[in-house]
Amino acid sequence: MADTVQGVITKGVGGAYSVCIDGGKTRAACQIRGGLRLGSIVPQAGDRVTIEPSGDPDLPYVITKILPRKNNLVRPPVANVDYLILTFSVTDPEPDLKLLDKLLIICANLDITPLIVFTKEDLGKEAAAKYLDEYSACGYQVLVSSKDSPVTAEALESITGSGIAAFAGPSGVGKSTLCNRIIGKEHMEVGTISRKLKRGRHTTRHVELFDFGEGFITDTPGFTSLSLLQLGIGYKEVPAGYPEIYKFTGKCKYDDCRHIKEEGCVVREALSLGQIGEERYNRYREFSEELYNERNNYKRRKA
Ligand SMILES: Nc1nc2c(ncn2[C@@H]2O[C@H](COP(=O)(O)OP(=O)(O)OP(=O)(O)O)[C@@H](O)[C@H]2O)c(=O)[nH]1
Ligand SMILES: [Mg+2]
Ligand SMILES: [Zn+2]
Repeated sequence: MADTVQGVITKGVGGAYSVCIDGGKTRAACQIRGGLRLGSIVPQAGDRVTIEPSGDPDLPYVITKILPRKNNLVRPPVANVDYLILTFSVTDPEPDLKLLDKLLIICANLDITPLIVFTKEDLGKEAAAKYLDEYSACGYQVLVSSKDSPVTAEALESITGSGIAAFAGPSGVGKSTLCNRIIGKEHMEVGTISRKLKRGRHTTRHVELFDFGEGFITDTPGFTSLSLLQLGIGYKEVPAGYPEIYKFTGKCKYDDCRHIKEEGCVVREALSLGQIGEERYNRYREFSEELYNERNNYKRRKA
């Protein structure tokens, strides 16, 4: 149909969606037609959709189709993510490196390029240097941010280019602070307001894509827990989140080596030679064991 236009959902609140069309500044206000079935899929920010005029002056367009997704994250709730800006403070709160590693595993398996940002360097110089070393040695892009020298829009844009980029990380680490600076407006509340409302620091509650470079960027609500299992990630998918382990794939004595206690394991050898960080390895092992056992439990339940 001639009136059909393609776009990207930038925001969805209470059944009203904002869709970016014309590949740029124009936003169309959209609804989902009551009778129309979009399958069981709930449209969300980042979705590529087709829209048509609705005839309703309040929401003049209607979403007619959701195009196939490259990926879909539950936390943060964004589809078609190209870059995740994994944001962790070096202190206050202390970085949850298990959560960071889980996010790296997810990135590796969902075709997302991770970028790690350690914030609040002003509160912990040594810790920041340690984490920067630990993660850049694994081959990740890592930036450090502080109160007086925050990560700049230019630095981020040179990495995220033309894709959809989303902040991800725990609450109170400074995602909104950075995002506000980068897009140049106060689009979201930061910490202090919510404290007045006695809501802790869970300030950021909805997701909105903002124009950034040739693509989009979005702030997201903080979270503390994340289930690899629920995202369909099994033990075989864990090594991809550990490039320093993954590079040994196929080099151990057994092809299906899990690098835990098998004989002839070159990963264990590299570990004993100090070529692989022990803390990262321990987290690898924990996730691998957890998901392996989960698989066996599942088999047992089915039998
Ligand atoms: N010292 C210091 N404080 C920072 C820095 N970045 C952010 N903060 C402070 O950390 C607090 C939390 O920042 P937010 O930007 O609201 O954190 P958030 O990650 O968006 O939190 P949620 O929305 O709850 O997920 C605020 O008081 C900020 O001023 C930093 O680099 N150094
Ligand atoms: Mg926030
Ligand atoms: Zn091995």
